[in-house]
Amino acid sequence: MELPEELPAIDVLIPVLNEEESLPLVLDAIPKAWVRRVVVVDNGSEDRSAARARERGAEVVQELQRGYGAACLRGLRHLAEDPPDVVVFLDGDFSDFPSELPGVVEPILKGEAELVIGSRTLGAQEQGALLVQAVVGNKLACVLMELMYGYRFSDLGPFRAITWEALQGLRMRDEDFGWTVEMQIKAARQGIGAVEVPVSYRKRVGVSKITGTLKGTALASYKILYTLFAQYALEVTEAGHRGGSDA
Ligand SMILES: Nc1nc2c(ncn2[C@@H]2O[C@H](COP(=O)(O)OP(=O)(O)O)[C@@H](O)[C@H]2O)c(=O)[nH]1
Ligand SMILES: [Mg+2]
Repeated sequence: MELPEELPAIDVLIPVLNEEESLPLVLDAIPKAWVRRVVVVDNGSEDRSAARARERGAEVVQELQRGYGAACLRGLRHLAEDPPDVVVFLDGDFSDFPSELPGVVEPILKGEAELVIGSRTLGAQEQGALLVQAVVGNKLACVLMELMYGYRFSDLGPFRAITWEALQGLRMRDEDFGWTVEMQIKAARQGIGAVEVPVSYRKRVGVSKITGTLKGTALASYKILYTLFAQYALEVTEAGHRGGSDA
């Protein structure tokens, strides 16, 4: 997509835990003309992630409570002081291709969607970039989402865009690994227009903290399944109440 003449305010949010090697590569690859500001949420890194982000002109906010969702929530509170029109979430590990940002925001700019998920299963993946446990976990979560909510996604990818307005309506709560699935479930439950676009994916720079570790995989799998079932229980209860008041 060509850079439009009138561009809404697009802010990028990057939750980061010890990514001093990869983060500069991510920041340098963001197409600057498309983006109003870049906010890095440093989740208590013990390396030079924060300093490296500042050197590159990113705004750095600190969140000491560990967790991907906690970092995202902190970043959103920071953005709320001067909200953008669109928020793009991006990981700090250089697995995603930040240069693909225009494709990720395009459906929103065209008024075709409020939420865009960058799908790694639809895009070109470097061999071994998505670990087996990530592939299986994503597949299972997507099958369950379709069964429970009738919404078909092919991935829980971290590279995604959402309008500020839709995001406020989702009232995001998850403080760790349930963050991505929570956003998709709530979008489905609220009937928010969501689409997927293919994104490329490569092996990360540096060490994996989630699917590359046994503990990370176990915690993420548990939390994603828990979120799916807890939201479904809410859905069923609320449907019951609606049914009851109709009668
Ligand atoms: N803020 C925050 N970010 C985290 C945490 N754990 C991982 N991340 C970030 O989340 C992204 C994905 O984690 P990663 O280690 O690549 O997991 P993987 O993609 O499953 O290998 C990276 O940008 C990490 O820096 C955490 O506890 N807090
Ligand atoms: Mg990763």
